[in-house]
Amino acid sequence: MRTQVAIIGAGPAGLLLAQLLHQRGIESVVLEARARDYIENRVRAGVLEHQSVDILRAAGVGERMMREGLPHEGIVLRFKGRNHRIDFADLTGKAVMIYGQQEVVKDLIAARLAAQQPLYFNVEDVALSHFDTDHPSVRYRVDGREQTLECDFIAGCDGFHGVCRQSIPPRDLRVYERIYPFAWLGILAEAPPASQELVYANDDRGFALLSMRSPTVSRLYLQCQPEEDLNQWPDERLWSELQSRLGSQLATGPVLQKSVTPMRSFVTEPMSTGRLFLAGDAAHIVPPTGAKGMNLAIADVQVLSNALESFYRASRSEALRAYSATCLERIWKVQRFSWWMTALLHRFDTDNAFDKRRQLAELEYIVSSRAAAQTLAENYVGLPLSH
Ligand code: RFL
Ligand code: PHB
Repeated sequence: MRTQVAIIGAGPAGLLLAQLLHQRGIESVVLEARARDYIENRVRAGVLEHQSVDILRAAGVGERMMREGLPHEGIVLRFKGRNHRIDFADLTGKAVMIYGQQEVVKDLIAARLAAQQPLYFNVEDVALSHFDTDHPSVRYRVDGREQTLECDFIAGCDGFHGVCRQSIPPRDLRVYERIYPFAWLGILAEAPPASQELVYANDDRGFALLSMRSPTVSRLYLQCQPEEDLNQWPDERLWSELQSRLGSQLATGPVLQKSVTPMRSFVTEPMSTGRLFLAGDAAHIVPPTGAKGMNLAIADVQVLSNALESFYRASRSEALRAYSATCLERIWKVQRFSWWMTALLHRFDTDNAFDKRRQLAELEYIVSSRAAAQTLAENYVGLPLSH
């Protein structure tokens, strides 16, 4: 089999890249290790920056998002037992959209199948070769049969644990990493959200976040230990801990899903080698406190699809050569913001009484200075995209 771009991974990065290329008349084949049902039901991110919304709409997959998504014009910061609103509309003139990542994935899969473009699930043993030449190829197994896909380019959109980054010799990559000494225990619950807007809480017992997926489904998180045992968290304990940290009268309801997410900051440089281009979590990870992971994946593939278009339309390689540097400039700013939000809101075991007072002083500053609030707001709604 032959195609122009082999895309490994059907998360937001891989599926959106396939859609953007299809719109530009560029052929691709998407290879996904998991089953369709699994990836359509994987509960993850929920916040789309305003420009992610614009990109998805321009890609022709925004119709359900505009109907069912919840536009939010602010967030609430909670500390010392009080809530303070950060008004994005006033500070930036922009808003974000609450729309589950798995809904974005469902919309993109539907578009791919409607366009009758190749997307394979349950693909095993993906192996990349010759990406240091003009004729890369990908070997894989599907339905027990070995296949080879010849292509012009490989897009590594296979997430943090995928094979693409690992196929690059370590001497060609530099990795920057920070692992945080805590994790998030996240639940999805059939319960109306207690606040119309997201509440980020800095509490003596640790961070908590109230988010949502719809007027009847809440998404809630608690700072916990990285090795936290979910068996120690029956529903009553969860609700009482959330109540105590978030301070609002939470409506409780059946817990549909529970998981522990480790927290990490990670960047690979460069994001490409030869004809292999990494995008999304395959190249970088942010702690979820800034709500940036899915948005970075979307921004990467927007840049990559433009660069591939310039290659196929105008035989120009400059944008492909600049791909890594173009993305990384913005990625590092987003890394900084995600680290900063994490440091601002969590309890660190190494913090002493001084650090705690300093953290609260910073929160007081943010909610009392328009300049400081604006800094948070313009990062949260999304920094401008590079071209
Ligand atoms: P994905 O979504 O991990 O998709 C990669 C896909 O590649 C497949 N794969 C392979 N396929 C073929 N062969 C292989 N060898 C393969 N290995 C892996 C995988 O099965 C998968 O389908 O990466 P992508 O597309 O780069 O998207 C990134 C986002 O998923 C991620 O950054 C966000 O979910 C992060 N994130 C958040 N981001 C936000 O923007 N806003 C948020 O509010 C937010 N909250 C979160 C989050 C991530 C979380 N978790 C669980 C990691 C909350 C949580 C709890
Ligand atoms: C979510 O709704 O899952 C969510 C919202 C904001 C974050 C992280 C996750 O910062």
